[in-house]
Amino acid sequence: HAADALRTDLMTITRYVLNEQSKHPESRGDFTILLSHIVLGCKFVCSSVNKAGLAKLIGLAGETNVQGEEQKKLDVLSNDVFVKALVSSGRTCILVSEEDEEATFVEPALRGRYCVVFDPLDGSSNIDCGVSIGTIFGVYMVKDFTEPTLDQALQPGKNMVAAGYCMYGSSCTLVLSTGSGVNGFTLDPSLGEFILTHPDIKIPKKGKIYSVNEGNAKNWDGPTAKYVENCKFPKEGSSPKSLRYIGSMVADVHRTLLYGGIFLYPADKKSPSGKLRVLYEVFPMSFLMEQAGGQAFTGKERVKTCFLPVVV
Ligand code: AHM
Ligand code: MG
Repeated sequence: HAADALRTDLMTITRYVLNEQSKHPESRGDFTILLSHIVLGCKFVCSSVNKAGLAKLIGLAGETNVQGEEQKKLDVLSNDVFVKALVSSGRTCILVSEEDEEATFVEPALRGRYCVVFDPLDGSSNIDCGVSIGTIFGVYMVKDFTEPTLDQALQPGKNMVAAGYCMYGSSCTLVLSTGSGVNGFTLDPSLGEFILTHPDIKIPKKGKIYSVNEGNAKNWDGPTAKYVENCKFPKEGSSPKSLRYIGSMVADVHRTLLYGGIFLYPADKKSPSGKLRVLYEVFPMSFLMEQAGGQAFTGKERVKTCFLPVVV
């Protein structure tokens, strides 16, 4: 049985990516190495998030520790771990993180051909009440990485070669796509390994859930307000949709992938281009959604084809 095979013939994330790699004889294993460093970052954040409540109590994190030393906040700590892991992989040339004002250009001796854009700990305002949070990442391939420049990182989402997220929830789940479908891996804490638990995720064709911060409704434009109104008061004969909103993008997107429906953070009068960050939040999630058979729109066009303004 398939379920039995999954239980005894453990498909770790490394084994999975190595299998994929063997289908491309020209591949040099660089992505496998890069991914193992991303996985290390995710395991570190998972373990820190699990300890967050306790650590606060005994003074391991938060403002000061028992020695009275200033301690790093979880999102800053997570960022440091990801940056160091990615740089030391020797496979990256540019890193763009939500936590850092400026992009990181990897020193020449450690440069590789990938550019990684990421949000190391998204939804961090949810940490203190134990709600699921996550890491989001997207990967671009840079042709000439000898002289990396910022515009090599500011590419449209359709140029990404891989994307994923890791959700720190009731279990720790890493969802990954390298452009041929989407797979979900769950961390087995006793093994310290991510095991394939959700092979070939496809979003259900129809969904009964809509997910949006309705507290912003006053500032929405007409079509957005009308759409949400229709979720609640559908035309004669159809049932209203259920509302689910966690306020943590990774968890809201994860539920949407598995149960179907729609997640939206529309632009409004207050934030005319929406709240979510295009490069390391919206592009990776759109990549995954499309790979799972879903769609991602800005409201006007396909997300992945939008261009980013070059802001330095
Ligand atoms: P953050 O990057 O500051 O954590 O904010 C991003 C988060 C997303 O995870 C989530 O979808 C959104 O903010 C929720 O925003 P709001 O509280 O306005 O509904
Ligand atoms: Mg974020």
